[in-house]
Amino acid sequence: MANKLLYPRNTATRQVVDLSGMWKFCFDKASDGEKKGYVNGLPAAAPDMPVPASFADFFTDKYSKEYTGDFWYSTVFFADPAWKDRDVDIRFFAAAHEATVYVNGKKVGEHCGGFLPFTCNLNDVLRYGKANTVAVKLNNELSCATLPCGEYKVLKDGTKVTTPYFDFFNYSGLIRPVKLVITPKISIVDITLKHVLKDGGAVTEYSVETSGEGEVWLSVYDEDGVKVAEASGVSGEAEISGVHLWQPLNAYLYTFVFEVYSDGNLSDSYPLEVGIRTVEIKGNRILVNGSPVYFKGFGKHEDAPVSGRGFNLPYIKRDFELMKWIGANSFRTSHYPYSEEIYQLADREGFLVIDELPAVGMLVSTRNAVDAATGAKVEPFFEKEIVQTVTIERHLSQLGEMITRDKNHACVVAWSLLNEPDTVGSDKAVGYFERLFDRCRELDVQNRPRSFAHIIQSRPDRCKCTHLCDFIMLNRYYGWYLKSGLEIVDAFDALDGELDKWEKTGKPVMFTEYGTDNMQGLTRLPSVMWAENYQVEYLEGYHKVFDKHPCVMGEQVWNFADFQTTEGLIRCDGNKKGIFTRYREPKMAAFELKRRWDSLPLNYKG
Ligand code: GCB
Repeated sequence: MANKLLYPRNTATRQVVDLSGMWKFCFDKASDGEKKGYVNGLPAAAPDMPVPASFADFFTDKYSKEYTGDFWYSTVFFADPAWKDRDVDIRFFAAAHEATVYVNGKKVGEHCGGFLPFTCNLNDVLRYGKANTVAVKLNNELSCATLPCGEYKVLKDGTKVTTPYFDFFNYSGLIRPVKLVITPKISIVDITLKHVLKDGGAVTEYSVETSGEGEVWLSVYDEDGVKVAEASGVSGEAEISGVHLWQPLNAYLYTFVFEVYSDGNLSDSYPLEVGIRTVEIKGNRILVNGSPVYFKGFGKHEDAPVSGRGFNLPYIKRDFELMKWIGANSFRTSHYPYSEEIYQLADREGFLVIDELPAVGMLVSTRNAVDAATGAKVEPFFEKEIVQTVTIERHLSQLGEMITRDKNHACVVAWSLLNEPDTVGSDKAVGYFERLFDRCRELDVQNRPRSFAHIIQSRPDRCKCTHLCDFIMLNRYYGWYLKSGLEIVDAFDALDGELDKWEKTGKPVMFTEYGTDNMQGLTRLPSVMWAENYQVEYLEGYHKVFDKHPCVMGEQVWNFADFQTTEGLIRCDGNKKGIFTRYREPKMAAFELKRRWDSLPLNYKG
């Protein structure tokens, strides 16, 4: 049965049962959990583990924290006999990175990719009126065929050690909620919307996929609950005159209520909050509702103390408050699609989101940007056969899942299909990228701009794939990984020189990463690397260069907050490029950014 990605909601016709809480958990170092009967549930003595959360930071020993391999979760739920005539699905909001799901000992589904939801239908395996067991086998090993990419080595005692090709901790587990979704047999499975503005009004073209034959009705309500439009049919148009548009930091959300009737009776009803806006590119500008916008904000991570990459609503709320305080209007979901609730809040707050796939580490180097910046030899990633056969298929299917999940969010204004891939080392990157960019265009009826984040080697004269991008995303660290310290003056010059070349492409250029590591509380006169005031000087220098170049239409600092990484020589308890600490307190640079961003209008350079 099809993967049902529509966000689960309780309505008059549907029910959602949250399975969050303590589950049973265990590692499966020998990969023989099936033989041990784990498919029927873990032993009562197995340790408890919170869901949702990543498991790593609960442990006090290194081997558990860093565990790589197979591991299991299980819990028990009750199936209401009233669900017998309905469809019952279990929805994993994210299971990192590979999952096989068993209910009452029977395999009901599997999924690859740790940052997008999937559902398994349970109709044939449930015991109604009784306890039911769900057991999930997960695996968090990395390879060139996983998104994100990496590898692992095996120590003499058999311990597997993860070596990510990316710069964030390989947090894994049931990192987002798990819910049962109970829907009528004839229900709404998918909704697709596209908005066209005309004469002060808007026409929303819609199409609805249902799980059976039925009559579809759409009613549109404004924020006061007044009905402003209606339509019928599985596809059609809803016209709103005098439309209240969704604008950056000034959101307005209509409620689109879709209903399916079968033999004249209401079978299903699903409400969707919808911001009406358009996105397009004209010359070197990105336009929202026909007007140019200047992006101010961050590359972020889903990362917090103790819960790791686990879904954490209090941190989500705090992050939005901090972004509003500092004058930001946008962020990139670096380096994976985030929790759905983040996009819902971004819709409500009017944030512009660049939605990114977990295609990070597609450059074979354990130190990623650092090796590349120093010119160290890197093996061409796209030459590998597995990449051209397995990775590409997974990449395309995760692209499909991300677009299906996120396509109706007003906040999502662009797609980032990869972060810092090797677009220089091999011509084979081109065919791979073409398939991705073409598929994205086919799937997104809103035709949002597509791009990938360019690593320093991917310069205008060398990058083989830039021509596919609708706008250009640059990650640059002149003044940190190269030309740092006293050389910073040359760093700004180098940045300036590079931008002269990008300017000639005629496309909008957005900085999706720039920043320096620093220790909170360390200030030095004169400044030194790692001091908070060095970060401020670096940002000021970059901003002067940005202001000089008309093509630069966005600045997203790396990173919003300090975040955890694999331990190593260049990381002191994680990456410290945060403008806020990991506990979300401001560093010195936060005040400098606030000063600048509060003074830049939305249509800066418009
Ligand atoms: C990058 C990566 C990002 C790293 C960052 C850094 O280019 O895209 O994931 O965290 O550099 O701080 O080195």
